[in-house]
Amino acid sequence: MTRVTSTTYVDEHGRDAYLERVEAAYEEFRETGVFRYPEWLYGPPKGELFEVPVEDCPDFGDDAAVEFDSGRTAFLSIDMQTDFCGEDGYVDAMGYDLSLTRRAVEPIADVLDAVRGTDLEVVHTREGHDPDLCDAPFNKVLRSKAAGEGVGIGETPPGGTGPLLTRGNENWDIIDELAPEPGEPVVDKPTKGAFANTNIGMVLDRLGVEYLVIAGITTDVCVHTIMREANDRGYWPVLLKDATGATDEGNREAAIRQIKMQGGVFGWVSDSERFVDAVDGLDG
Ligand code: C5J
Repeated sequence: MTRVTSTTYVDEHGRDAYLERVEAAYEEFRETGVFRYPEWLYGPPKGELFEVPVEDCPDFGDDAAVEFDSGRTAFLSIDMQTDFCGEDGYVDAMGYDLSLTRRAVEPIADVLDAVRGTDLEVVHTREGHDPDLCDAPFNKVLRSKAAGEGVGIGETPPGGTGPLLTRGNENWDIIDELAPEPGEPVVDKPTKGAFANTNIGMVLDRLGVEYLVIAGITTDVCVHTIMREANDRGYWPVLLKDATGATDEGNREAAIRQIKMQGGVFGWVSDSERFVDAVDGLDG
């Protein structure tokens, strides 16, 4: 199945018709504060329409919302691995305070509880390299060694359970509290982003996803890269700000602010509580 994008619409109907669609959606937003599900673009909803409140929208502040089709929505839990939030993992080896990344764990667990059993999809990602390091760029490995006081990607820290950021090791896997359930796709990536050199495009196409609710670690690195990649591809990305953490609190806050600039240059920002409330309101 191929995604229906604005390009397809423009090919068929031309730019003027496309801009009329934009104008109508804009008028609707001005009247209601809601970015409505564009049925003219995707067709009838596959699930239920529901609104998720979002922050800092021009003239609407925190009272704006994005309307989702539950049948076209995935919750994306990014890199919730021991390497990024557990003892003797990659972030720990670099000497960062683990509470800064672990802050995302509970809110993500709440969202998983809410979403599982509905028609929303759950997708996980994991950053890591092949054990032979054939997919680990030399400068990435080198810089990780410099940051990690002599222990970098592919090496095991003293007392550690295995080589850092290396596929197949205990520290590389997703933490038990947020482990994928059977049937939930896990996208492995040797990158900070998730859309280059992975099968995520095929996974999302197969699931028929257009709306991506994003959480995970770290806010300013993998989460932001993936949010930008998804946004560039025309998905509707919404970050749950309390369900994300970074190794530096200032960077985390700045990364969240960046998403919201220019009317939402990289998507939207909400939080786990408001998202869970919205999901709990679904009939199914
Ligand atoms: C980092 C990530 N921070 N998952 N990876 O190196 O954000």
